[in-house]
Amino acid sequence: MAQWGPVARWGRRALSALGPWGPGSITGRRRSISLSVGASGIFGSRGNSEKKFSLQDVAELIRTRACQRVVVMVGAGISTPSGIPDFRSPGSGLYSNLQQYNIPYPEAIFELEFFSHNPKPFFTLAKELYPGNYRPNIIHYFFRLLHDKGLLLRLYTQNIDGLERVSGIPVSKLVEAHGTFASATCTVCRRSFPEEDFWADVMMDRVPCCPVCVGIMKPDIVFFGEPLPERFLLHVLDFPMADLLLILGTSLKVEPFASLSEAVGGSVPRLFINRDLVGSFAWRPRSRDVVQLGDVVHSVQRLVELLGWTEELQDLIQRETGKLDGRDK
Ligand code: CNA
Repeated sequence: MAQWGPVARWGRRALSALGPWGPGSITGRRRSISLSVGASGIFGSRGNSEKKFSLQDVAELIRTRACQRVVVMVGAGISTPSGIPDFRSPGSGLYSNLQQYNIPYPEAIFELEFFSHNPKPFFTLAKELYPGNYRPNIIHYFFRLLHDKGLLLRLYTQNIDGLERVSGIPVSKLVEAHGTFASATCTVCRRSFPEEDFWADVMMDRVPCCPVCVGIMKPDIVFFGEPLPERFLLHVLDFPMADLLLILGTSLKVEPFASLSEAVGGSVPRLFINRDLVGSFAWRPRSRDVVQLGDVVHSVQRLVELLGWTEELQDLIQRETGKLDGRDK
């Protein structure tokens, strides 16, 4: 069965740019511990018998600005603390809860053919994800703080909830790999429209139509078989430049996004924070990998503590929450 996301026919340029990485096999294992893989740190080569590279080492690299080109990759797991279910967590995941949308199988909601016959389930989901319905959480604001401190090279997100934008990270720092609800395109005449042109209809349970040709207007979310946004090609520049890779809340199952986790240099530390051990962290771990298994909020809080940023982050969250409260009044 196809994975959600543009796995089938993404743009030829993106394909050649990505090179020959394969998805590999996934071995998900549940653990509730934090573990570090390998032994050598960026501080110099250390034998396997010596100190493991740890969360504290990663914090030190950020705190001392030894790493200043941090690339972040995220998935649905960073938005579950905001109340948005992920796809694959048994029971609570979106795929388990799609019965209400009356669709033949879960992935159909993101298939163009199904959408052209019955766009309503997709727009029901869109209404649920309306930008005002959910708020960024501590994880989004941690990335915002990384940006404010001039340490964020780019944040690559698979999420379509737009919470990275809401947290105040500029769009220039984001690659929304699976698209965005911030704009829409007419499925017939291909005219582009800003989000203001379709949300009113979506909120009134109407299918938004192009004011020019009356074709269905589809928000710019990447469906199966559609090319990824052009900005995804930024990875060709960003990943070779990265000096630290943070990966949070993703099952690393959707290509080509998942393979980016292997696109940084072999000596670049990678910190993976997730409930499950997946992807290359399970089947091809590197010496400078740090893996934190368990709840993503707990791990980020711990990292923020180690950085000594707890108070600063609380202030930022308070300020930004105040702005959102004002907006929603
Ligand atoms: P996924 O396949 O559902 O995986 C999510 C991962 O996050 C899983 O490994 C979970 O165990 C883990 N996870 C969930 N909650 C937590 C938590 N609190 N603490 C630690 N780990 C947690 O999602 P991916 O993003 O990897 O899959 C790719 C799809 C899902 C993307 O294309 C997304 O667009 C799509 N999606 C997005 C949203 C959103 O925009 N918020 C929601 C649901 C699905």
